[in-house]
Amino acid sequence: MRSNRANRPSALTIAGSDPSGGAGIQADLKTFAALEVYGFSAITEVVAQNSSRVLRVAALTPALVAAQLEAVALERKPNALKIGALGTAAIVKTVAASIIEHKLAAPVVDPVMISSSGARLLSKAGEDALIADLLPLARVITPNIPEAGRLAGLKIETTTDLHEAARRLVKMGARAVIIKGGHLEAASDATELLYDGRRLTTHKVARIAGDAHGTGCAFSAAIAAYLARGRNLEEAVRGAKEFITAALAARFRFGEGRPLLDHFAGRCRNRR
Ligand code: PXL
Repeated sequence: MRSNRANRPSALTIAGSDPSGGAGIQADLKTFAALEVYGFSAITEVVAQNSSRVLRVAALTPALVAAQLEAVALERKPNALKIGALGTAAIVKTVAASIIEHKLAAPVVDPVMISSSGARLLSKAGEDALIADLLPLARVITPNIPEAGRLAGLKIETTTDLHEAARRLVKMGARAVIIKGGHLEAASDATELLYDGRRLTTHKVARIAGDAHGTGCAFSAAIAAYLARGRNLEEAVRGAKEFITAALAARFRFGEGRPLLDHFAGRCRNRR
């Protein structure tokens, strides 16, 4: 065994399981692998779904989530953490307590609330727990516009609202916030906003028609992977955007529903 391999960067995802492989834990692990980061994972809930619909959702017990985090932390502190769907308030509280207890890295928090097919992946009480217990621990939080509005307690309709939501989320304890894919005023462009408490930057990004299942999961996982590799937040966000752009450009379909990302699009240039 080569000893330098044991020092490779690692990241831990704490998220839901998606058997279709497009979102959740599965998407996160593919993203970590594509970016050459060792992937640890702790499952919070099982979302039985395919590209078209969610059949069933069931959360694990908080004790089982805590035990997975303890099992990982006993051997290795991952260089970065990504948090996705959490299911219940009790799991949110357990995850926050475990991060503190095991002195884990400040997480990239993707505040997943409702799947694109409309299934609830975090209870209403879970949203409140996320605000109270997890937001203050976050290295960065990556909501889309409806999630940012819900967390900041604001209906986001204009760019001014978007900036106000970002400021509120940082005031509420997140070290930084990225609000994804805003398409408020220009139909053809999306705006991405990064606010770290000092500087607010917005980037116009071209919208790729159709989008894909699990884009938000892969985006937050890619930020965690780049942080694990030692990049600063701005570099990590830039890298994650490039990763998503390549994965989206190569998207494909297995079923009748939404297309799937090709997480390895940027890497395997010799494939046919
Ligand atoms: O994309 C949000 C999301 C996150 N996590 C899991 C999911 C989904 C959407 O379907 O299934 C497990």
